[in-house]
Amino acid sequence: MPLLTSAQEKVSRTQAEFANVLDIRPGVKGAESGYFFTDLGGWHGYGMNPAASQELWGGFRGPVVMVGRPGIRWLSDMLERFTLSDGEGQPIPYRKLVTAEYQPGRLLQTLDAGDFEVRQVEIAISPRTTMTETRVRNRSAAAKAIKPTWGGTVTLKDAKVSADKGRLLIEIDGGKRCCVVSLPEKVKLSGQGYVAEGGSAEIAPGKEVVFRTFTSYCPDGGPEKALAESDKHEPSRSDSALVENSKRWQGYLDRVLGANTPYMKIAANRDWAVKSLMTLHTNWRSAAGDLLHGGMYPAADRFDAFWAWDSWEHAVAAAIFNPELAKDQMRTLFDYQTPEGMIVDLIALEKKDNNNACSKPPIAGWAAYMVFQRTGDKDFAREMYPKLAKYHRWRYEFRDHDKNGLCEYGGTGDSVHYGQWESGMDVAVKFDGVKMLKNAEGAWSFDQESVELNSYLCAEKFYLAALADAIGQRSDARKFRDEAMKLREMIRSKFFDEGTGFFYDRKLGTGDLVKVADVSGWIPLLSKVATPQQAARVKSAMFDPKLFGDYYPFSSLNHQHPNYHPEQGYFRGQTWMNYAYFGIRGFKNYGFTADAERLTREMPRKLQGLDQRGPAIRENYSSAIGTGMGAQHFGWSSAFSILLLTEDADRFSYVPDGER
Ligand SMILES: [Ca+2]
Repeated sequence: MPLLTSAQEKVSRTQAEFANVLDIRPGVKGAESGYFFTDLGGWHGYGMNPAASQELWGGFRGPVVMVGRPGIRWLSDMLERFTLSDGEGQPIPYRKLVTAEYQPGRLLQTLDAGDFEVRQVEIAISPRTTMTETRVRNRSAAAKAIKPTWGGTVTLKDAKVSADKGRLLIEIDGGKRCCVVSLPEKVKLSGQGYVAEGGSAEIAPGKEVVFRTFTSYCPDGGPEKALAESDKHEPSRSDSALVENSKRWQGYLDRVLGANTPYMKIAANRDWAVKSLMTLHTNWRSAAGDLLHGGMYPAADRFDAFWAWDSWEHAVAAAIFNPELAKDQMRTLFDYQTPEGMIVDLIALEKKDNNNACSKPPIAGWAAYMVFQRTGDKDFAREMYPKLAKYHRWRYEFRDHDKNGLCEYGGTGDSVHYGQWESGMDVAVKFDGVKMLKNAEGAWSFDQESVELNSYLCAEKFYLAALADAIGQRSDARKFRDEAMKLREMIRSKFFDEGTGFFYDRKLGTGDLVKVADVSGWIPLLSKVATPQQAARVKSAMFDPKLFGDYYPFSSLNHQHPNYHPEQGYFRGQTWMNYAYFGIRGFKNYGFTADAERLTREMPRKLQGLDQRGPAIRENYSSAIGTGMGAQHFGWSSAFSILLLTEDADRFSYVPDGER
């Protein structure tokens, strides 16, 4: 197949051209409970109702609110339903739902109400407030009177509904969080429901009237805080809000779609890239509660916190289209760096829900380096470098049991789970039977050195050296580079098996290799640790149909292993987008360019639904048949999609040169 199947076609660039690349209605196969759209780091959002539900025409599904852990709550199927009646109060029914579109950055729908056309659009106007604008156009030849009405019922159990100066107030979790809906008319309460009726207004032929409603939600405060947010939206700001929304989203689209790569010339890949962009934005949460900076959740309905390594992966992609969000995504985890230097597994809206039991793989240096390369922001490098260096040093103090310069995964206690979580690979087969060894008070290691962990650390030394150089800390840079060269030699000689041509973990004490061929084996290619000969042999193993190569060669476990299960159990046979990216990036590092390009082009056929309009981007995929599995609307899968499709246009080395 030629690389450029559609080189001549016009490159789509506008919000409207990407309508419904994600289907967020309930009842869609594989996503029965539906999804939603949020923007600007909002903690509430709206979705789309099924087109057949006529009683739900006239508004958007929701709102849905995020409550920290656990997850999300829908307040209603439709809390702000807009209906029309004529001057005499006779209802003017909707005849047809003409369009219903989830576009990048906004929800839109058009309704046919006989003589009137009703157009509705929903956007975020601040990190706490959304706006729904409704335009009613008289398309008859005569002047007509209308009366607008809004109404709805809060269906969330235990929500307390009240009114404040005509606004609807919904308190949840005993008033700990609060939502305020501000309508053009005062609300009249009735149980958990309300109506807000407007007076009669005349519309001249061909003319329209505009109504706006606003919803403000605070996940970290009661009525006073939410009402203060509600007070902030002024009519003058609302007038320009849609224009600002288009401008901002056009910027995101241009930065991603404008990458000069062959992949971006293919329409389906552009849909894939924009789906990824939309997914990451709906996962965006602004600073709130104990989260001191914003960032992106892995998946807003299921992974309701900022996880460390997800965050580094999100940041690398966000640096392309939203650099300030990328920087904040990194800062937010470092706000909770421990005095010893550890970055914890995850942080949440309420810090009592943080998981301090372990850390995560060390790719923060990579992320900071990539953000720096894309932004050239030396202040950011100066801000992050000491924190990153401290985190890097922490690993050698608290996760190298035998002090041989090769680290182990571990945790702050003796539970094996901690080490499994710290690896990010949970129940990966190579960890079967591992033991925890005490290093110090609150510091434990597996009795096993990870090839992948040490490969990341080796690359991180080069990234830290590059950052140190950039801010003039030359002696630090030299030191990190010297360490990296030494570690590289150790990994090459101690973790590679000549017999099978693959990298493996090794046991403490004996140095015996744990010969379970899995995703860790190609991380030395990602981090440019492998020799060219080793890299070629790893690639051969990945393409061997008996091991990884029978479908798409990035399975989390080789297919010969008796515990290989392509559709169940974390890291026992699913394909994950981060490791697929790491493999493809590794191939590029060693000049296996044709393979890297072919595997990128094949990805949306092999991991189902990525480039199709409608389906969500998933957490992982069956390595046997490519079915999407796990969470919907997954952040790092989206981040790596954007990187794969755009990064070949970048002009900097992905692992800095170690030979200087
Ligand atoms: Ca060690």
